[in-house]
Amino acid sequence: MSSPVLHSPPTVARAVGATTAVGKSFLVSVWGYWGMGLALLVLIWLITLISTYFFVAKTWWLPVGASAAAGWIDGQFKLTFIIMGIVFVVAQVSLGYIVWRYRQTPSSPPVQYSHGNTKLEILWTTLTTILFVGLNLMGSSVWASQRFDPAETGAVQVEATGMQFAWYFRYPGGDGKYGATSPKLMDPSSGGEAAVGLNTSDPASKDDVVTGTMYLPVNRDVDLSLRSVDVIHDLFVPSLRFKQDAVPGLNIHMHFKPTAVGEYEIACAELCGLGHYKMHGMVHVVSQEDFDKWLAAREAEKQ
Ligand SMILES: [Cu+2]
Repeated sequence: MSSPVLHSPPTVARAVGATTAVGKSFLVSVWGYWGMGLALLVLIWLITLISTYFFVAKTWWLPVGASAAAGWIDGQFKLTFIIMGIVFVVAQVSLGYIVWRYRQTPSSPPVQYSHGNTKLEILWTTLTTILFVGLNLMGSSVWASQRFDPAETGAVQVEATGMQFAWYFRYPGGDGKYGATSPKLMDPSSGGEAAVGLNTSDPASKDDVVTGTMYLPVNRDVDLSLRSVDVIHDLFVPSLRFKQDAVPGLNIHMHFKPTAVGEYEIACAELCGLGHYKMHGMVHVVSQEDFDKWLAAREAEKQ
């Protein structure tokens, strides 16, 4: 393999004191020598710099975390972005430099095709594998604890049902038991209890409350069951750092704990059809007292 040849730019003497035509050809030769390689270097470095700026300045970032796991999730998020950010910047800056350094010039040697360097490829594939598997293992404990560990005793039970294109929330009422539901009874066009397919002849269904807005008491674990009527939806509450698919035919359990009173947006984070963009809802995290009052009022409405 021959080492790269360094070329010096055309000397000014070639152009000085010449006619306009010579001046023009000088410009053409300068462009030929520096132009395309330099333009690509500037372009690649600019894209790298601008996109990195938006991450560092946190221009579009998650809202302030309002759940018990938020600190941990944000830490993992930050670590991932720092490591990936360093890899990204080093790779792109090197790419820009190499594009310019090995640009074609009028006196470039003929192109040589290379099959790469096996040792280097093994090295960076191994490093990438260690990085990805390592970050996944680090994140898996919080992910698994929210899904596989049971909710705390005394957790508030809520069932969220996604359908094209709305969310419904069900509370089991005083008996602490959800009434039976059936896919055959599901009628999304009717909304409310009928939409989630509640079997009103089941005694346990008598005190079930179905609403279009989620209310949660602050600092209490939430035992959430997630269901879908039609296609895959995804309950995403950025402020609570909560995101989980709702899959037809599955009842997915998760638990999380809101830690700050407030109103938080719910979005569907799974493209679920034409009305996906309007599949929006709200979580109201309130004091235990306000939660009890709200639930009692819904129960009273039902009678
Ligand atoms: Cu959806």
